[in-house]
Amino acid sequence: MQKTFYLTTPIYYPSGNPHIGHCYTTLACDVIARYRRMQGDRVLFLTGTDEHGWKIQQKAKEAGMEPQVYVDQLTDRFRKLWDCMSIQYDRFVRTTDAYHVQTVQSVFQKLYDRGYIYKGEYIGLYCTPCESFWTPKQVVNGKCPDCGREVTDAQEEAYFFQLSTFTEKIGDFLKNGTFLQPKERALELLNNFIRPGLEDLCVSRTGVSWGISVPFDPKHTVYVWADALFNYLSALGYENARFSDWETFWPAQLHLVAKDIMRFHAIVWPALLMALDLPLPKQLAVHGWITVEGKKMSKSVGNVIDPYVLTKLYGVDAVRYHLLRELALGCDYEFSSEVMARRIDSDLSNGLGNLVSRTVAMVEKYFGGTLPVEREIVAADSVLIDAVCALRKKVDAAIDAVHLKEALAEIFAVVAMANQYVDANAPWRLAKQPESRARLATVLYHLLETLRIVSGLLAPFMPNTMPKIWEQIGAAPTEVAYDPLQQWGVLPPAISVKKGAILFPKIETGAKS
Ligand code: ME8
Repeated sequence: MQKTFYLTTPIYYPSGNPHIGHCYTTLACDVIARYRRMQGDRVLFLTGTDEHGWKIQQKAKEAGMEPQVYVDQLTDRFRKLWDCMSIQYDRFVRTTDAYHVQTVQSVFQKLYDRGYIYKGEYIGLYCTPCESFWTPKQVVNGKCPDCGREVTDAQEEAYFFQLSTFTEKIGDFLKNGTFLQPKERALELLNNFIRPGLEDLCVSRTGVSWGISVPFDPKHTVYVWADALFNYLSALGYENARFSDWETFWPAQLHLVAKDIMRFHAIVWPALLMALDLPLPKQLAVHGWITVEGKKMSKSVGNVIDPYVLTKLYGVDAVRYHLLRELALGCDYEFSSEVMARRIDSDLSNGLGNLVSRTVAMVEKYFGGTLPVEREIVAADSVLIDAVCALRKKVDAAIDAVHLKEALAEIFAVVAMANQYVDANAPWRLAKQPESRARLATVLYHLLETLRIVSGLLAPFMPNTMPKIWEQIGAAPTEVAYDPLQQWGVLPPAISVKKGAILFPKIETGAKS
């Protein structure tokens, strides 16, 4: 039976242009989705936009537009960026889509009928950029504990979700399972939220008209987070007739988010699912932030880096590589155009690009483009061969753990090893000795095989460039499929190569954006 794999990004607020922070999460999901497809899984990769709430209502007002017109325009920008970044999502959910509205209303009614939603009065504080309610105890020096920005007073009649009744169950879930990655994050949540006891969550607003109306009390709209989280169900067709993938794909294998919205995904989301008696997602992976001068890159802080500027300077695959190579679960990454330029030069131009161009050039120069079939293998070759053959297993494990940075580190360690193999075997010297012809062909064949496996494993990360490598090294699509990526000697012995354009031009311009 084909395995199914459902993975999701957060649905982003279309309240400004997407920046490289949004790109990172979506790229990371894209890599995992592509890798799983390569492994033969049936994948559903979901992304989308979170279009209701106070913040969007205000932004539309400032822009002098109807909210729907405003979000239509902004949502298009997200889709265009994903196309530009070669992101192959399977489904794009918008919370203003009729099927999503239907799911939210139906689920809200169910929660109310089951007694998990009750009417009360909200008195407390609100962080508009995060769309989060806080109690005076939770704010830090009068600021939002998630983003550090000003909070405002809020008081209104509201419906509440009985989150408090789930304190113990959520505590056990976080303590005992393998749900949350990295593990240390669970401790943080246990200390900050579970130990003091969860507070009921306000799930409706009366002062925000731009939202889904509460089915049993239409003067209320559903709080934007209670609306947004259900996108993970509505996009499969849960409680709507638009899709019929619910049985096949739920529970999700992976939700990927950054730490700013961990609490909603690690506490509120499982509690809502528990209240509905639905299976819980398998894994929540939480990554750090891209920062600028120590501050989270964000639209409202105004310190964003435009992905189009970067892709124009460096190319899409180099930007994909850079972001995936620097950011990790658990750590922030201070964006630096110098680090980016250096990384692209050292790993891509000097490392991989150089390995391809010199290998292909030598096959052309010494053998007219087609290797002879004679071989002379020496014992020392096994160091490279063993490392290359062990690579897929390491990358599999890293992808399973959402350690994409480590996956790339493993692959590029092999690229470095192959470049050392060239230097140690000095093909230019072998070429001068007619009796070393078989040895020379062997060294070059080993390099082509290394490139076949490395480029096959890199295809999910850099999907535009790897086919160019396959063309140059003469690899057929079946030879770079998943299975042969751990077999040695797959390219035909008399392989022909074809020199192509430089894959990653060296960066000569100032890398400032
Ligand atoms: O929170 N570094 O939407 P949002 C890394 N609509 N990742 C970043 C980032 C940065 N500087 N800035 C943004 C919302 N992100 C809600 C989500 S889900 C049911 C609802 C990425 O537009 C990261 O994935 O504020 C973060 O979690 C997400 O964008 C927040 O996007």
